[in-house]
Amino acid sequence: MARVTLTQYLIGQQHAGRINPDLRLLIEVVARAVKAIGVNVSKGALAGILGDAGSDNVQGEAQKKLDVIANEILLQANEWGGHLAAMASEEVEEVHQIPFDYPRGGYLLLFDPLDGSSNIDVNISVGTIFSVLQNPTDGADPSENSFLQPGRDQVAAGYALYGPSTMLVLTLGRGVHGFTLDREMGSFVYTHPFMTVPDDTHEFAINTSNERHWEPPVQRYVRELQQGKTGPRGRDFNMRWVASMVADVHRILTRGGIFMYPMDEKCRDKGGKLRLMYEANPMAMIIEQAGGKATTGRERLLDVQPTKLHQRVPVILGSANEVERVSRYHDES
Ligand code: P6P
Repeated sequence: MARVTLTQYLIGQQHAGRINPDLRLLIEVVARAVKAIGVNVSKGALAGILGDAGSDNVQGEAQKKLDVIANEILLQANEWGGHLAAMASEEVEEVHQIPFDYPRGGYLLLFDPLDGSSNIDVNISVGTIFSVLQNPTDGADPSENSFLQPGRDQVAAGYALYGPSTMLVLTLGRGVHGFTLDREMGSFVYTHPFMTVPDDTHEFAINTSNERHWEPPVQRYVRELQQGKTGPRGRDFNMRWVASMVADVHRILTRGGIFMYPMDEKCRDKGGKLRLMYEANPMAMIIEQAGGKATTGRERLLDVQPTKLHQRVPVILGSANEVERVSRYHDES
């Protein structure tokens, strides 16, 4: 089969009238930025960029040097192109305005520049997650409120996975499509058309060290999985937990599964562990576009009305039949 690159794919989508030139440019710029991030990530200890940056992010978490590098790469790559009205990053408290001497466009870009960065120093896969919204306000600088749109309003979403191979997984609202980086050519090749999540699975992903802090419906659900053949599910299950959301979600997108970072007593006062705007929402759009489901346990994730840019939310997503079961257990409790 002739190799189709990301650029050819995007031009095809534009010629089909599905995306406009600004959105095509946005995706291409993000793709170039994640290639640069991947180059830095793959240097590891050789470049003296492992370890802590000596600063904290807006979440009060110690930043890794690569968190800061990845954030700078994405901000600088996207400032000059004229496709964005503003940006928001997990690593930056405030909305990042486009410098006055650059043109502005109609899109808002949100991202977690390096998700799972605590895995960097132990050489485990990490990723970049991004989300694209329409700027609702013309003219004036977009405010935080401009970004506070429910996930169902996303125009596009995607992630880069810096794994054994570097992949870019993308949805423009018509299915989920995967691209693999050809490092020799430096281009993303269209390798995974229309990725879909199987409705059923035998694999679950959750940090079980938090079991005593979970709410009863999640405790019930996971206990039944652990009971396997001897319990009400009547079959055995397997567990995976990479502690890099991008890696866990990519596995689920590829072979099914359910990913859970539910509400627990430890993170209740923060509203959850994972961030809504640039982790949960883009992953929820991808999973739903691939035929899966994504919920807080009580509400469809893409329907959550944001109130703060960096707010956190419980996340349960993946194979539709398993996510529906967890939601049912919440309804019954
Ligand atoms: P824990 C990484 O820090 C992250 O935000 C997600 O990528 C990952 O799924 C989760 O947190 C891991 O959390 O509590 O298991 O370290």
